[in-house]
Amino acid sequence: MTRWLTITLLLTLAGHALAVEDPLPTQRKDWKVRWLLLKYWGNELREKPETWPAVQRYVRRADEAGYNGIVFMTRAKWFRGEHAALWQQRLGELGKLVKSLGMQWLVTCVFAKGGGTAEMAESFPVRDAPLVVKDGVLVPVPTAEIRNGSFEEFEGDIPTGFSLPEAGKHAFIDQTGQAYDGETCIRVENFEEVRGRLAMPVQRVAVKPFHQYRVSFRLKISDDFKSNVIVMALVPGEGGKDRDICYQQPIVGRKPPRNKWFSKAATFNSWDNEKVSLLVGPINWGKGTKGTFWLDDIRITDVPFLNVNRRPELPNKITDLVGRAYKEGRDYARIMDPKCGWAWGPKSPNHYGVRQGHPEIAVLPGGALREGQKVLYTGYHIGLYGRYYGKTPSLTYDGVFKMYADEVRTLRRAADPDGYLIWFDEMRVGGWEPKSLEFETCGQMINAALQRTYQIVMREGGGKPIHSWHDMFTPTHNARANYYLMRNTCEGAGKNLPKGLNIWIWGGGSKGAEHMKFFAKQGLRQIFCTYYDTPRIDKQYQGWMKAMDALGADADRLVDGVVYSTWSGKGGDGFEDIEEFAEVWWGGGDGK
Ligand SMILES: [Ca+2]
Repeated sequence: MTRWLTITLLLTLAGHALAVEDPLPTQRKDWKVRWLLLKYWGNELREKPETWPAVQRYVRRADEAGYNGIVFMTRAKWFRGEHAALWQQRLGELGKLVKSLGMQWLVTCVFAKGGGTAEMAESFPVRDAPLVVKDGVLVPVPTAEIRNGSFEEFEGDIPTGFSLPEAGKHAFIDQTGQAYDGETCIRVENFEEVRGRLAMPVQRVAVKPFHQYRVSFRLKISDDFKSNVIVMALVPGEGGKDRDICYQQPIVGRKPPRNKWFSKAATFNSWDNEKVSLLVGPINWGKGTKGTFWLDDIRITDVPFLNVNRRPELPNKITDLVGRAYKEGRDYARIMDPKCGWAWGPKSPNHYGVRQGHPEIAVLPGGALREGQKVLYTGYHIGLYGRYYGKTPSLTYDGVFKMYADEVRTLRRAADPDGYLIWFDEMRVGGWEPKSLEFETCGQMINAALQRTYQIVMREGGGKPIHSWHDMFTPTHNARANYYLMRNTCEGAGKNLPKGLNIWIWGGGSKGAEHMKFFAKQGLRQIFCTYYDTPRIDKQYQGWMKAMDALGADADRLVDGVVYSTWSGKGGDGFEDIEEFAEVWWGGGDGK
């Protein structure tokens, strides 16, 4: 209570002071670090001839504008395959160019956000999913059902079994011959007027714990429709808050059709829940959301083998109803999903999806399984999230850390960098693998993974300075409860970080000072990573300076400088403001 009073009082005083004087933040120009991050160019560097001179031009422009370092983003997968040699050669040449200009040369490593193979991906357990032998194949027995998913029963504008908060206002029962299935569908008009998720039908559905489910539905969108689709499976989370254990957002509207029905799907693992509240449909994010959509035929199906993941530490078995195991290769064929990682077709590997049917695992002739027999399956499947069905490399699997070690060794040999940035950032899935369960919290698991990775980069990278993004470790950012598809809280991920770790702080906004303070308490050196295609570099600069002022002497002692980082560009290549950024932050080429 006292603490809150003090904070409130301080905030009031701060607000008062601002209102009276609104002092300009202190301007600082003597940055030790003035770097440029070259992001997402690696793939093109080896495949597109025009990229190589472009990257060299960015380096020279940066040098002229007073930058004193280049950070080049790399991915372990670029070191494999037919272009690997060319890629390594160019990376080495780029490093030589950067060093010849007297600049620092850094590379990124350890793409913990989404790298690695399918086998390495964070996975969720499936426990005792019932199957029946049908026509010689193991077929899932349904364990969940959506009631009235075709909306044929209703009262007024509310479909039976669902809640639909906008019913009669923007959401209507439609029987005008539009339906995909039966006579009836839901129509939502003037979607831009509907806030948040209120146009989504919601149903509480009974599920079995640790089963994988696919939710599929039909959608039709108007010519002017603009939004994202989201599927949510809400369950009670930490701190009395609901949390979503689905977190998939199938993209709609980028490609045809319009005014025609199409299907979309998402998957979730029920974890330890027996009930989920399912929400299905477009969501009003703001950002130009508009139009009309129709929704019909929502279904839930059991998909235990979908995107199955096999590795020795993820046990996999089929048993009878009293737990006696059958044998893979004798009683049934190998359990695998041949379409896992091939969602974009046979020419484009390593793209994941959830709509590839369900793998057919055959019962073998001469084995012990008979037609009509019921069995139970226990195993693991890859946890996918987001708009592009992303995966996260396991935070506990030795194979992942071996990959990191190989990667850093190769980088050192090919690029000979002056430092490394560990790409621990926005890791969304984790905590359910057997080794992860040894950690009480996901925060401890992330922390252990970082400590291990730091040691690897230190050892294999030749003792050069090591940097990391800040977000996964910061309590005011991602190190929190109910974080995406992490089993439990990520709090504590930033405890006792390695003393030599340099922290890159991005996404400061009003929280910049809080982020900085967390790391300042550990005495860790910090670098701002900013720009992100802002229309107002000067305003952004002032925001960071205010954060420095708020932190006081610690900021001047610990903040080393700034990195120019583009997100997707303002329609150009993202590097159009290299010079203006330099002008604002240190007075440009002459101010260095
Ligand atoms: Ca219908």
